[in-house]
Amino acid sequence: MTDPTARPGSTAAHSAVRSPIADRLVLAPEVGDALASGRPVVALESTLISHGLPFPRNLEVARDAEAAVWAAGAVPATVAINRGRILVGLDERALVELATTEGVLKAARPSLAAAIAAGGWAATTVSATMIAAAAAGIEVFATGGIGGVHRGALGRPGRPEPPTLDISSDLEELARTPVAVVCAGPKAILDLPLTLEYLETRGVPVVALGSTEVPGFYSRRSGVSAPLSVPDVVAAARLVDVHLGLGLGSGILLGVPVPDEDALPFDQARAAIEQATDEADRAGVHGPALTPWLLARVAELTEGASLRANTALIVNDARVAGELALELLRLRPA
Ligand code: PSU
Ligand code: MN
Repeated sequence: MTDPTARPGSTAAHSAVRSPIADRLVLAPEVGDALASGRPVVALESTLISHGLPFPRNLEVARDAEAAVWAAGAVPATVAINRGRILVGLDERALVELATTEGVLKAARPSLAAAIAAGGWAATTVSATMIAAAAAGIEVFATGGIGGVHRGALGRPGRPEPPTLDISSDLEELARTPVAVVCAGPKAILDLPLTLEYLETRGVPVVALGSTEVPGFYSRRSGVSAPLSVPDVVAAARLVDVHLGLGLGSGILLGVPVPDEDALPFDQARAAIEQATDEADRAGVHGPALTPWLLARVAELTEGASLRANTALIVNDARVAGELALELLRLRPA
């Protein structure tokens, strides 16, 4: 029997791909065609499908995000891992499997090799999706919210808990992989000021679209000033084009506020997050399980309102990412 995790050779790799990871990539036909003919492509991640939202909402969001990218005029490429391959672009059957299978692994940069070696399904986080996107030649990627510096990473003022140093590998990936990541802000369960400091230190531009504040994920505002702001997608594309063109090696983060009609009031979001974070501390939840646990608990505490916001913001980010991918190509006439 052949080993399903064996190196597949160069069968599926797109011609412009040079990274060694390219040997592991399997591009969906529409993605390969779009990349080969210079049409816009948007990468989408899959951890929010397998670990971020409950069924059936996760499947609806996965489909709606892809539809939003198509509607903007770009080709969606949802990324996940199966049978030792990194799939760039999933068909309907794969989306359903990811949304319904128990025990799907969560693959980030540190767990990417283990996820590939395990041979089954793994969902990719922001860091792993950026790696796949860059290897495939995709410049634009949409997610809900990036991971970052967790509350309590440096300890908690006036409390005995030691520092956890829990900082998402998403931040290091943004520092080292040249992809534009469209999100609704770092996830609201995080320490936002520390996350921004980390990104600044590591040389990652953080740009808010149509706002002077960093978008607050569940809420439109966060109360924290954005390091950079642009008024619209055209201006965002100009900035992304210059950044990627400089060859600095880093990514760029674009924050888009959640649509107004589905946003959570800032105070409601904050109260639920504070309670959920305290409970997670007491229950000893940590490591890769922490983010999914907090998102699920906030959904319970807000009686589903956070799920509505999370759903709406993911689809909105996918739409904006599609528009950004189109604008970027317009800036580079063939
Ligand atoms: N955006 C969402 N829901 C999610 C995530 C993003 O709306 O669940 C995922 C992303 O894949 C991100 C991950 O990379 O959460 C961060 O996990 P951690 O904090 O363990 O690095
Ligand atoms: Mn972590």
